[in-house]
Formats: sequence, C-alpha cells, structure tokens
Amino acid sequence: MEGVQRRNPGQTEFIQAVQEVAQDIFDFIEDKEEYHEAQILRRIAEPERVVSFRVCWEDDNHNIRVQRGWRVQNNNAIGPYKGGIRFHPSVTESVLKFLAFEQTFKNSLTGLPMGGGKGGANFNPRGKSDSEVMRFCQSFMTELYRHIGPDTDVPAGDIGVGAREIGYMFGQYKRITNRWEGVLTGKGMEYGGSQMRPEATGYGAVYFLQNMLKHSGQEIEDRTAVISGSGNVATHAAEKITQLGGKVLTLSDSGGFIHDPDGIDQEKINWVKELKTVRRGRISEYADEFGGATYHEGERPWNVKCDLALPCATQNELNEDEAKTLVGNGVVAVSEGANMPTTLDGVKVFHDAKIMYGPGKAANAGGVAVSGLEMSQNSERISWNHERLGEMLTELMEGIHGKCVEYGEQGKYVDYVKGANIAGFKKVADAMLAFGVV
Ligand code: NDP
Ligand code: 2IT
Repeated sequence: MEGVQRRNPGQTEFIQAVQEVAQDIFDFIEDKEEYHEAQILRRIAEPERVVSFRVCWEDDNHNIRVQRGWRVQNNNAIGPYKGGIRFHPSVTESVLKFLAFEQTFKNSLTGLPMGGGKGGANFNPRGKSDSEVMRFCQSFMTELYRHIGPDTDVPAGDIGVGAREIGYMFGQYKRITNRWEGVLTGKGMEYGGSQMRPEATGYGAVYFLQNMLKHSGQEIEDRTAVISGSGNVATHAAEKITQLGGKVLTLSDSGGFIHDPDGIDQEKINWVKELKTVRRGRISEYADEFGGATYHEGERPWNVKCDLALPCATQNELNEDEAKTLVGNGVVAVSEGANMPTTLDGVKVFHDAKIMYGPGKAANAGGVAVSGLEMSQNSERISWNHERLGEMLTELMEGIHGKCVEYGEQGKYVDYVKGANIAGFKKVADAMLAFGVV
C-alpha cells in the first residue's frame, strides 16, 4: 500500500479503492506462492493504460469551452475493457482510476467475459441545452473512437451519461468509422439496445438485497428503505423495492433529500423519472408536488430511521458517523447501488455491527451484467425479450450473491466485501498467471 500511495500522489479515491481490496486479497494469497512470484497484486493495481485528452466544444453563446476527457483501460485479462462513462465536474483521473479498478472485480463477479475500464470528462451537463450536450458528446467521441471497439473496449453510461448522451456518442462513432457495431451499451431499443438494461442496476441492487435477506430467512416486504440519488439507479431501485412490498422513504440529489413518510409509490417514482430525464429539474420540486413530503436542503438521508439503506448517488456519500446513525436506528441491511458510496470508516462500522452489507462491486453488478448481454445480442444480431432478460438478471444476481457467500461466509455471518473481493480477484489473477509476464 505504501508503494500504491507513492506512485499515485494525491489520488485519494484510487488509493481508497485499492486499500479496500488489498486487505482481503492479502490474506487470501498469503500462502499462495505463484501469485507472489508473478507480482499479481502489484500488477493488478496498475492500470494497463490511461488515455487523457482535450475536448473542445462551442456553447450556445459561441464561447469556446475546453474540458478534459479520459479513458482508463484497467485490465483486459478476461475480456475487452468494459465500463461506463461519467460526465460530472468532480471527475478526475483518480476518480476514473478507482472506478476502473472496481469495475475489473465487478465484471469478473458477473461471470461474463468482460475486463475493466472507465472513462469520462469534467463536463457538467447540468443547465446545458440538448445542442450543447450533443456538441460535447460528438467532440468527446471524436477522440475516444480510436481507443474503443466491440472487441477492444466497450463504454456505457454512468453519472451524467444516460440514453441521450449514449445516442449522441453512438451516432458520432458510426459517422466517423462507418461501422454499426456494439461499441457502446445502454443504447436505445431502436438501435441495438437491450431490454432490461435501463432497469438492471437498480433492480439488481434490490435483488442482491433480497438474496442477502433470504440467506438469513428475511424478506423485503413491509420493510422501510432509505435511498439516496434520484437518477437511473436510485429510481429503479425504488421501483423494485416498491414492487416487492417495501416502502421507500427518501430520494436525494446533490442539493439535498426529500422525505416522504407516506412512501414513494410507483406514480411518484414515474414523476421523479420524468423530472430528472425530461424536465431535468431538482428533487426539491418533489416536496412542492406531493403533500406530506419535506425537503432537507444540503443534507443526506441517512438519519431517517429505516430497515434497509441503498446509497445510489456517488462515492463517499455515507461516512462513519452516518453509518453509526443507521446502525443505531436499527438498519438490517445495506445494498450499494452506487460505486464505493461508503467510506472505509463507514464500512468498518457496518462490519463491526455485523449487519448485512453488500458492497457496490457485487450489489450494483446487474447493470454491467446486462451490458454484457447487450454485447452478446449485438454480436448475434438478435434481440432477446424483456422476460428472458429479466430472468437472466435475476439469475446473475443470485450467482454473484452465491460467490460472495462462498468466499465470505464466516459462521453465521457473511463478509460480503471479502467474498466479492476474493471471488472477483481470483478469476482475473488466474487469467493473468496464464499469460506470463505481460
Ligand atoms: P445519474 O446521473 O442517473 O444520477 C446520479 C444521481 O446521483 C443524481 O441524483 C445526482 O444528483 C446524484 N449525485 C451525483 N453526484 C453527486 C454528488 N457529488 N453528491 C450528491 N449527489 C450526487 O447516475 P446513475 O444513477 O447512473 O449513477 C449513480 C451511481 O450508480 C454512481 O455511483 C454510478 O457509478 C453507479 N452505477 C451506475 C450504473 C449504471 O448502470 N448507470 C451501474 C453501476 C453503478 P444531481 O442531479 O444533483 O447531480
Ligand atoms: O459502474 C458501472 O458498472 C456502470 N456504470 C455500468 C457499466 C457498463 O458497462 O454497463
């Protein structure tokens, strides 16, 4: 870890992600000489390639704007690099390196042949017109296209990149290369997208939660849930909790959170989806629309008493004190829709309290898993139906839960972090061993 810190000065998110994995892996490989000889840990914590580039675009007032774009190709031992693209002002090389590192283990856990990558730009889509977003996406792809391909690296969406942005980027890729191919996932249904992909991450995080509860003889029905975020992952997680008979109490965005003691039902969730993807408004508007709900400016939802917690917004959005509050309020299980939403100190609180805690790399793997299925459908030039993909997602999440239990069960308690880290690591590391020194 000292070496990782020295080689990546100031990259706190990346160091945090490596730290969380290294602790578990170190115990696992202690007596396995072949991993030490091949320096697997040292190699796995070094991205294979980091591409950084300038993205120029013109805003509606004819100002020339300059952003920085990246693609981090972390590891392609078990398949083409695969992972989302994030557009957010907080994007840095450190954030994308942490995401690409996590993605490598997550993708391995799905059992599908996908390596790990992540990309993005420090572009803020908020308040931009559709034309501005289009021009930015086209400029971004004009550089990115040379680094990606259906058998090389297959990006998808993440924060700030949804159906609209994927459409603009796919259109530009097709225009530049004169090739229609499955180079991005999360595409629209009209042009090679997969059924169930929009829902997959949020639904998958709830299926993972359901599996954790089932493992100890419990269920979601009649339980209260606190969810952060109000984007793709949060709204679909809320939808599935509601369908399974749970009651969702909160949603949030970077401005604050709303608390609705009556429960956020399907009709309200549909309203939030429209608010966020069509009108592109703020979650505070929820409290004006629905009586009984309150808006808490500048706050996060973790002090609302609940049985289940699903952080679905961003990294490090749940700290040690907030974890203590959740535990003190009797939380039973935490399932992470977001990537690394809980700080290392927060994770320790959940671990010490022995509550069920599903880390992002396992709990939110449903999204990339269905992306993997979108790649298969594109290669086969065929589209499977919604029902079939729904069943496959359910099975994939059950499989991921099973792997976490296999490597993380300690008596009655399952250490899902350890299980996910070891199961994810083993497949990638064994493939790397097979290749020799590359
Ligand atoms: P969206 O852009 O659809 O939504 C992001 C949500 O998180 C918004 O409500 C946004 O609020 C909020 N948010 C973003 N940054 C911050 C911040 N710094 N502080 C507080 N709130 C913030 O993204 P997704 O729903 O796709 O992604 C959410 C999380 O899930 C991310 O961690 C992502 O990496 C992860 N994830 C996504 C997958 C996918 O398939 N989309 C797959 C697996 C993981 P605001 O509108 O104010 O910015
Ligand atoms: O973090 C993630 O797993 C994603 N943003 C989805 C990646 C993908 O390739 O579907």
